[in-house]
Amino acid sequence: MNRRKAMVGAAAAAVGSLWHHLPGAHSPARAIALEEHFVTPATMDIAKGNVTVELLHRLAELSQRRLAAMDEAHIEVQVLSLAAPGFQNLDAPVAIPQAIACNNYLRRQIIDRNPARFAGWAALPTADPEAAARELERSVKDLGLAGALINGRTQGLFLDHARFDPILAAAADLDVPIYLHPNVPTKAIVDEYYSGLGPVVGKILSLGGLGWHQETALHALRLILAGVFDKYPTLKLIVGHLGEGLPFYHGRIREQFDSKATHLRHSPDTYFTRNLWVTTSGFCDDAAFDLALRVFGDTRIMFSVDYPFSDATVMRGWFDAAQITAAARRRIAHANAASLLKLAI
Ligand code: GRE
Ligand code: ZN
Repeated sequence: MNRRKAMVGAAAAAVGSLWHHLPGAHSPARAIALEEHFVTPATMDIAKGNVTVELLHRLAELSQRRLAAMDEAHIEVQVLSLAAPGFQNLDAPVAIPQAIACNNYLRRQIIDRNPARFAGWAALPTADPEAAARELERSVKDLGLAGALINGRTQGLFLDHARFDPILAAAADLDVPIYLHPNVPTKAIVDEYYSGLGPVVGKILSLGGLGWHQETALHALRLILAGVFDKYPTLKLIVGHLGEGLPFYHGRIREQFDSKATHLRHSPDTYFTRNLWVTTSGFCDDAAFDLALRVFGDTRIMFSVDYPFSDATVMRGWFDAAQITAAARRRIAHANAASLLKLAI
């Protein structure tokens, strides 16, 4: 906040009822946004199949236009991630050097040019879990990235598969979160679940229309049921899209598993509020937000947009109008993210 705004704000606070009438006096909480995507020149082809030409341009643009959208929505920091599917669908020999180059580019060509406005998630070559774990460590220790964003399954396997253990161990060891982002469905899933609806509607249904959210909820629940959070009690998992539907299933999950998942140290829903955090990415929805608040509480929800797939100003307007306390708004806008990601802002 600059000095002039601070003084106007102080004056407005002093006169209370005038607050709403002073232009510029109401300054929304600065926000950190966690599910904000980009592509590098070398990774444009990865996202190409899933996005329009216009979206591809916006993914590749990391200066004036993006910063203007952030300013308009009072977003101080975008925590950037390579657009889905990232390197999750590439074989190890291709993915390893590309991931290293991409994470270097993110740090040196993007964050270093605007360190006050951008932070980043590492993109990992998950097809080789040992290499992915090494790259996560390098990304955090050498590049200062906040953790990793992983787009769902790798070669059809969920992260609870034993082969991915080195990645989970590294995240727990480094004490950085993993952001579990949806991935495009595999061909088998597309054929069985999404055929027969035409190419446009079928494709949307397989992605943001429902399908990839459901798979991500399943993925997070599998990690809980596999005992990953008993093995790594401090492992932190971020799930976007207001929890990908998990809040809706909270009661049902308790009812189904509480007495049956006896191999776990706690009831499955306990891990919701020990190991999981959720973001608002892509959702301007009061009902879903209220549910997420009831299940996760205001210390585990974090503002996000899903730029450029969602509109930052629309998301911000919705968030500012949400019926929550000033303390909750501050936590959700930035305080929760700043502490979880250890961002110094
Ligand atoms: C998203 O919502 O994050 C997304 C991508 C890549 C393609 C389409 C899409 O990351 O909706
Ligand atoms: Zn996204």
